Amino acid sequence: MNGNNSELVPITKVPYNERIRRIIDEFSNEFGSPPAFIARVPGRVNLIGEHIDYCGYPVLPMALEQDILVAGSLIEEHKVYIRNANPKYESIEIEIKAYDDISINADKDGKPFWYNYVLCGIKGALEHINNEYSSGLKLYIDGNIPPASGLSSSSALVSAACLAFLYAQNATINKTDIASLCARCERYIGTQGGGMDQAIAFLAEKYCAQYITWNPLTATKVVLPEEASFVVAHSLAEINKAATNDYNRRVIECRLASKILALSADTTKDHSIITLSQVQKILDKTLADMVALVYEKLPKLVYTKEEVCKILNISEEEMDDLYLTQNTRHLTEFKLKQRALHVYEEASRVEEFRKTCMQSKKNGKTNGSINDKSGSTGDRNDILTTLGKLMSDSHESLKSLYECSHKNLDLLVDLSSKMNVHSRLTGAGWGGCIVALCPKEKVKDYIERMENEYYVEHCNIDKNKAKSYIFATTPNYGAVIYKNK
Ligand code: ADP
Ligand code: NG1
Repeated sequence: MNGNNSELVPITKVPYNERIRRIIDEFSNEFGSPPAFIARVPGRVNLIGEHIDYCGYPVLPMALEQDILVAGSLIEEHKVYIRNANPKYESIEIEIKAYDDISINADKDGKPFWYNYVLCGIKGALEHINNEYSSGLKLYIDGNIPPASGLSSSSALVSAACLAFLYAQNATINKTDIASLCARCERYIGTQGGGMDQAIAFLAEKYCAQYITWNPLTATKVVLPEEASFVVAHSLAEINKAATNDYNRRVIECRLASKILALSADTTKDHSIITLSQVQKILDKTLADMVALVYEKLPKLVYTKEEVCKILNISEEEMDDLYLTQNTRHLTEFKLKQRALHVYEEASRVEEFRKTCMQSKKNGKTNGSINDKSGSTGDRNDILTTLGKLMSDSHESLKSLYECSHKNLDLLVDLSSKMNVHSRLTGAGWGGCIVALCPKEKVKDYIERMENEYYVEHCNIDKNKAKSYIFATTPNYGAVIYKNK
């Protein structure tokens, strides 16, 4: 485990680069004096372990360089003034009294207003400090994480707002606790996220990915093979998770699958058991055993609501109250087998991925030739191939079992594969980005060809513009507060 889990979010001096100077200037123009501090929270790319955090399984993300910056200054009024550097996001002021008074509403199409993410963070912070706050805030927000693209722009925004508010009230809170708090308060938006985004936002470290586990929340460094580069490519399809029920549908399908798989352990009356990992633990089985159990206990491709109720011996009302969310109560059919299979198999891939990275580190420390005692043989390329195949398998599973891909994502993955580069969708899916594992020496060529073949030829985009949609990443550090003098 990292030693950082009980550490506080670092507070450092402002790095006066061009972007920060601009934000300070714009803040001063808007509010008449410079900000007292800037909260920075990064976006993330998840390397493997998709749609399994809310099932209780470990995931393997790393923080990006792209981030949300929230500049703030304290005011006596019990109000929050919210401004955004991007004029497409409107300004708003709200009175703050108590967390109960903050309501998070969607627009007429069911899509959350952008500032609702800020309000989620403030609501969570108020709850954490029992409404005992002394100052209102002026906030100016500047973000460069592609929004609605699976790179966690929403969580960075929620987390940066929460962090800014707590900092302004002098509240101390360690990285692990604030990560959990932000995961809880982002759920006010309506999606039942698992916590991966907020965990990596606060627990990330430079130069390594993190293996994140739950209950308790821990982050353990994963050193990636030196010769691997991770490239993110945008599909140009955006999807706001909270505007549809696609995400919550998957969450509740996993819950229902858990309840059915747990039947043999006689836990029917224990309604706190709702994740596939809890079931694995209770049954004391391996992930491979759980896959076999899914085939045995969940043979059908589709289950009706009536069937699920009958199997679980509950009424439809009980099912609504105990396991469904507001936006999934009307659903009448569920795919339990496919979702559970994806989760158990993806959880195995995460373990395999981490083990392979550890293997690579061990080999790197010796002489670079690979003849380890654990039985794995081959050269450094084999390690990249193993990691790459796990990523390709993950994509295939997300596409066919979890049904959360998009034709653009599949095309990006197919084009990559033609260049012998393994890749997968990253984040929630239904649009957004892929992450590709590319040997370092091939990165330039890979990016160049993707720019031409996907963005220019397929999407008819200008070559210069194409460059902003595909980039190589290295693991970056987590959230920080910059104190302005
Ligand atoms: P993601 O995968 O990026 O987290 P979500 O659908 O969960 O996608 O959230 C995206 C939403 O977050 C956007 O539609 C917008 O409302 C909000 N958002 C993201 N970045 C910004 C930003 N820089 N400024 C204002 N709102 C933002
Ligand atoms: P995105 O939409 O990529 O930020 C979402 C969830 C994660 C996780 C991934 C899928 C939120 C805030 N984030 O991430 O917890 O479940 O989907 O692996 O809901």
